[in-house]
Amino acid sequence: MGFLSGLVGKFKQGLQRTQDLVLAPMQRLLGMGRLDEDQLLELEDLLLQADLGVHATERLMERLRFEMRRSAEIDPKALLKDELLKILHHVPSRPFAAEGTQVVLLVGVNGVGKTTTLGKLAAHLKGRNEEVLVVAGDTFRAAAIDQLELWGQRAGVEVVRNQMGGDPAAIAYDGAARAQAKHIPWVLIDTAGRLHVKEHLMRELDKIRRSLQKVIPQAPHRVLLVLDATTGQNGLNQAEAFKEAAGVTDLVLTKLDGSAKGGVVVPILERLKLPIAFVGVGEQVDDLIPFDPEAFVEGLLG
Ligand SMILES: Nc1nc2c(ncn2[C@@H]2O[C@H](COP(=O)(O)OP(=O)(O)OP(=O)(O)O)[C@@H](O)[C@H]2O)c(=O)[nH]1
Ligand SMILES: [Mg+2]
Repeated sequence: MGFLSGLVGKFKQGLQRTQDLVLAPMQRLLGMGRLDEDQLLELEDLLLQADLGVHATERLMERLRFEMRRSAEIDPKALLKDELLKILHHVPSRPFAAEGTQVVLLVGVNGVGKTTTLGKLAAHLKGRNEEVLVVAGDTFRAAAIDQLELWGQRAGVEVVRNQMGGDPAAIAYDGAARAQAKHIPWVLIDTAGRLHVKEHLMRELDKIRRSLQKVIPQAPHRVLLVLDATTGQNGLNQAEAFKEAAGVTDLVLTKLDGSAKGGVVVPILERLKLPIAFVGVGEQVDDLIPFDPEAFVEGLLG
């Protein structure tokens, strides 16, 4: 099984709920060649139901109608794939590659999957034979440190922690200093869930940043905003505010498996103009997929 086909399978699995509700009838339509006006309207409706967003849906329908006017023989599925890829490739992604010590901060609102993603990401990097240090920066929620400790054990990585109620900026500083001293390429820092409107909590992120910069001036190298796919486009205003306030560099979309609107990847990427680094498709350690536009589109329409 090739790398890409393995990824496509993972996306298909993650999109199962979307598949059952909207992708199956969509794929049936797309396999029919020329579509009449009723079928075009039905397709448009399904694209919207999959949560691809108004903008992308209009673009896709326009392209389809344009090509149908131009030639008698068309392949609607191939056209849609091509157009979707154009949209997705609009935001270039930066691969997760270690150059010296890279500090990665995970931020987002409560319960979106930050700690779980961090655990999976630690295991993913470890699986590439890259050392990882995990920092329990959520000292606010009871059990958050233990939850992270468990993920650390699962992934086989060291966890740097202090006591509950401790200062997240101080523990972040310790983690970065330790990783640098031991030449560990990855430092993953968990943070407490917060709302962008809570100013003191947003200032806390600033404080973490300043404290990291005392150790490594370029840190944090990545700020991952974790978003819950089941919230769909409703969370976009909030995400945009977060993006500005926390200096977000990449997105992680979790719980794609729990959503019947898996197309939401598209409007999220279009609106926030940030690359999607990873997608979460379950609660297990290997349920984190590096986002790949080709594999995603294949999983969606393939
Ligand atoms: N199905 C599914 N569940 C997920 C995924 N990612 C996280 N979860 C679940 O979502 C719940 C919350 O995950 P956490 O990682 O604790 O979320 P958090 O953002 O760290 O939460 P706070 O620290 O309280 O803000 C847990 O039950 C996870 O197992 C995913 O990709 N798919
Ligand atoms: Mg957490």
